[in-house]
Amino acid sequence: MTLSPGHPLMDGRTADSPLITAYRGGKPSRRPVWFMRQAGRSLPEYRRLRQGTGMLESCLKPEMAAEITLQPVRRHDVDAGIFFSDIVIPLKLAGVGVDIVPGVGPVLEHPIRTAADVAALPVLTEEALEPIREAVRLVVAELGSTPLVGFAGAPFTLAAYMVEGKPSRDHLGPRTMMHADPQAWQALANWAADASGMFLRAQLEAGASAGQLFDSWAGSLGLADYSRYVAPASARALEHVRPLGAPLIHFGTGTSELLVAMRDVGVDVVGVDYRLPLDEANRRLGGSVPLQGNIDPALLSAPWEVLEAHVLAVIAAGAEAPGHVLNLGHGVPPETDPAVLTRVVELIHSIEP
Ligand code: 1CP
Repeated sequence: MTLSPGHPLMDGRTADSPLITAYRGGKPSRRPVWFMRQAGRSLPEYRRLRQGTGMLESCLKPEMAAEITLQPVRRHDVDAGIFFSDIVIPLKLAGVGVDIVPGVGPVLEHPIRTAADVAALPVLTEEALEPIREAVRLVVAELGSTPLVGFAGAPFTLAAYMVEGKPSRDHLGPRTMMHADPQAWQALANWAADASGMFLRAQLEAGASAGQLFDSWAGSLGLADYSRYVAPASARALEHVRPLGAPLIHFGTGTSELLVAMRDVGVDVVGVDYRLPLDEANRRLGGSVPLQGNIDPALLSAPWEVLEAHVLAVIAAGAEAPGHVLNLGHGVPPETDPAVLTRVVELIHSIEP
């Protein structure tokens, strides 16, 4: 399994870009920055384009998904596009009854609660992923030397929606299931790992230059449960893509106690949320990997002087790590003024790497 010679990482377009250089521990020509959820509701051009089209529908229209991916790159001069899609798209493409309800998030028609529910899950096929590949090809043709970051949900975060059937705060359903019925849990986690792994591989093979695994809700687990019930499935998801050789990033929120275990599932870069300063994250990881993060999204609405001082503090805290890609400590809040994001990018690019 290798990337084709015409892939942007292989034909010279993105291999030396600031983002990929920093992910690989080298010295970038400028400080790379992108924002989780940079595409989406903070942009008026996104809201206009999406009018009358459902969220999942917009992800499955290649021209629309490509255009939404490109909008923040044009506007902010960020160092990466993040593919516009959603972690539940592989469920949808497999034929699972799922929708994204405005103001709520992913909702399943039939939550997955028992071993029989898991056994009845449909299997995702390569053909079903064609609209994803097509959208990635369209994006990459426009991006030139700017890398596209592909992504997928980690098995725990995906399974959290599948078991609860909707967003939840404490993720009690999947946490109960892993102890009460470990076999059913493992089967579900493996199903989610393969669906996410195939989704990410489709993006990388079609032209994405890096891949991020989002385990947004892993922070609801202690280290023991994470290591025993979750990490093996996350490693399984990554086995679908590791041989391709593109840099892989692993991110979750509330994961300060899990950073080492999250690195050890087999990634090149660890994403850090806003709770833990990067110098402390680097200490916990023993200086072993480049870091990504961790501007506090709450400060995007603070006065500029406050935000500027915070961004400079994040840069200083990341200085000891073997590489640092600026990002937020979670997604862009929908009410963010996009002009502030542009200004943050200018500030970051103005400081010598
Ligand atoms: O109508 C809309 O605009 C819906 C809002 C929205 C958007 C813009 C959803 C519903 N998903 C997305 C796109 C999306 N989702 C992207 C690409 C855009 C970008 O980053 O620029 C990505 C990477 C995701 C990934 C995603 N979806 C995650 C992991 C990242 C994270 O934010 O933690 C998660 C947990 C989801 C589930 C999801 N999808 C949508 C919502 C509102 C949620 C969260 C629901 C909850 O709180 O549990």
